[in-house]
Amino acid sequence: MAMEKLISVLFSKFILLLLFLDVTNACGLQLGFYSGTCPNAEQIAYAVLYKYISRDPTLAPSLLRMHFHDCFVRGCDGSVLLNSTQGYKAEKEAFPNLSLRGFHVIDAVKSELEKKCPGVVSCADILALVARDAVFMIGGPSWDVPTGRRDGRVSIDTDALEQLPSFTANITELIKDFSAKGLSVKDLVVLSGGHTIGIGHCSSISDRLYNFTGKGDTDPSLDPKYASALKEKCKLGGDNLKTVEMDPGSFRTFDEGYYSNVAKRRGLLRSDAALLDDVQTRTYVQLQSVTHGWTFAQDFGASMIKMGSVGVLTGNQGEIRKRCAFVN
Ligand code: HEM
Ligand SMILES: *[C@@H]1O[C@H](CO)[C@@H](O)[C@H](O)[C@H]1NC(C)=O
Ligand SMILES: *[C@@H]1O[C@H](CO)[C@@H](O)[C@H](O)[C@H]1NC(C)=O
Ligand SMILES: *[C@@H]1O[C@H](CO)[C@@H](O)[C@H](O)[C@H]1NC(C)=O
Ligand SMILES: CC(=O)N[C@H]1CO[C@H](CO)[C@@H](O)[C@@H]1O
Repeated sequence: MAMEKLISVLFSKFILLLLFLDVTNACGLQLGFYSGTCPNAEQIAYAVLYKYISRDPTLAPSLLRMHFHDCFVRGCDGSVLLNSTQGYKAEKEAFPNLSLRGFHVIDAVKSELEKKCPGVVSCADILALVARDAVFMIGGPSWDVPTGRRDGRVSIDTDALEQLPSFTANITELIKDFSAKGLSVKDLVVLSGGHTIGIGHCSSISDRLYNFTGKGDTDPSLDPKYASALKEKCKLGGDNLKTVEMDPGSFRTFDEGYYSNVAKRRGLLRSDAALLDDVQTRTYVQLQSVTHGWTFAQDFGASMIKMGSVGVLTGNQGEIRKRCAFVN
C-alpha cells in the first residue's frame, strides 16, 4: 500500500513536470524549431545515425555521454565537438573525455544536413537529437527535443575539468555540481541512470578496488562479490585501458537494471554508489529497483529535456557552425 502511494505521488509529479515544460519552452528553445527552415532535419539525423548504430551499437552510450559533457561545460553549445586551436587545448582533450567516441557520427549527420539545408541546423542541436535517438535505438525511451540551440565559439580543456562531475565525487559534490547547472537532486539520480548502458575503463575504478583511502584497501561500500569479480577483470597494475560493463548483464540495453545494481551495492563508479548516501536519491534508486523502473523511462526523458536546455545560446547568440569541429 505504502509503495502504491509513493508511486502515485511520483507519477502525479511527473505529469506536472511535463505540463510545466510544455508551457514554458525552456530557455527560448522550441519544439520543431526547424519546421520552416529544414522540415526533415530530425528524420535526416535519425537516418544517418541509424546506419552507424545498427553497425556498432556501442556508439550509442558514447553519444549520450557526449551530450551530457557538452551541456555541463559552457552549456549545450557544441563546445565538446570543437578541436583544439593554437591558443587553447579543447574540451575533447581533457581527461574526463578519455573514452568519448563517435565524433565521426556527428560529423556525418552534420554533413548530410548541410547538403539538404546549408547553414541551418546547429551542432549543439544535433548532439541533443542524436542523444535521444541513440537511446531509443537501443531499447530506451524517446522524448520530444526542443531545438533552436546555437553553437559556441570557445572550447577549453580546463573548463571540462572544472565543470564535469568527477567520478570520485561524493553525494554532496554531485548534488552541488548538478545544482550549479540548475538541475535538481531528482535530475541527478534520474540522469545517472544513463549508466544503464556502456562501459567504463579500469582506470575509472582502480582506486575503488585497490587504493580506496590510500592504504591499499577496497571501497567498503562495494559488494564484496562484485568487487572480486571486478578485480578479476581489472588486475592491480594491469592494463588501464581494459573495460568493464557499467550495468553488468544488460549494458547493451537501456533499461532500469542500473538501479537494481546500485541498490545491491553494485554501482560501478563511486558516483553511482554515492546515490545510496542521500535519502532522496536512495529512495529513488530503491523505488526503481523494486518496481522495475516503473517511472524511469518517463523521468529520463523529462530530465534530459532539462539537461538539454542548460546554458543554451539562442537567437543571435553564437553561430551555426559549418563543420562541428571548427568555428566558422
Ligand atoms: C553524475 C555524474 C556522472 C559522473 C561522475 C560520470 C562519470 C562517468 C565515467 C567516469 C564514465 C566511464 C568513463 C570511462 O572510464 O571510459 C562514464 C561513462 C558513461 N556515462 Fe557518465 N557520469 C555521470 C553522469 C552521466 C550522465 C548524466 C549521463 C547521461 C545522461 C552519463 C552517461 C554515461 C554513459 C552512457 C557512459 C558509458 C560510455 C561508453 O560506453 O562509452 N553519465 N561516466
Ligand atoms: C579534430 O580532432 C579529432 C579528435 O581529436 C581528430 O581525430 C581530427 O583529426 C581533428 N581534425 C582535424 C581536421 O584536425
Ligand atoms: C565530500 O567531499 C568534500 C570535498 O572533497 C568534503 O569536503 C566533504 O566532507 C565530503 N562529504 C561527505 C559527506 O563525505
Ligand atoms: C595509494 O595511494 C597513496 C596515497 O594517495 C599513494 O601514495 C600510493 O602510491 C598508492 N598506491 C598505489 C599502489 O597506487
Ligand atoms: C577524442 C579526444 O580528443 N580524446 C582525447 C581525450 O583526452 C586524452 C588525454 O587527456 C587525449 O589523449 C585524447 O586524444
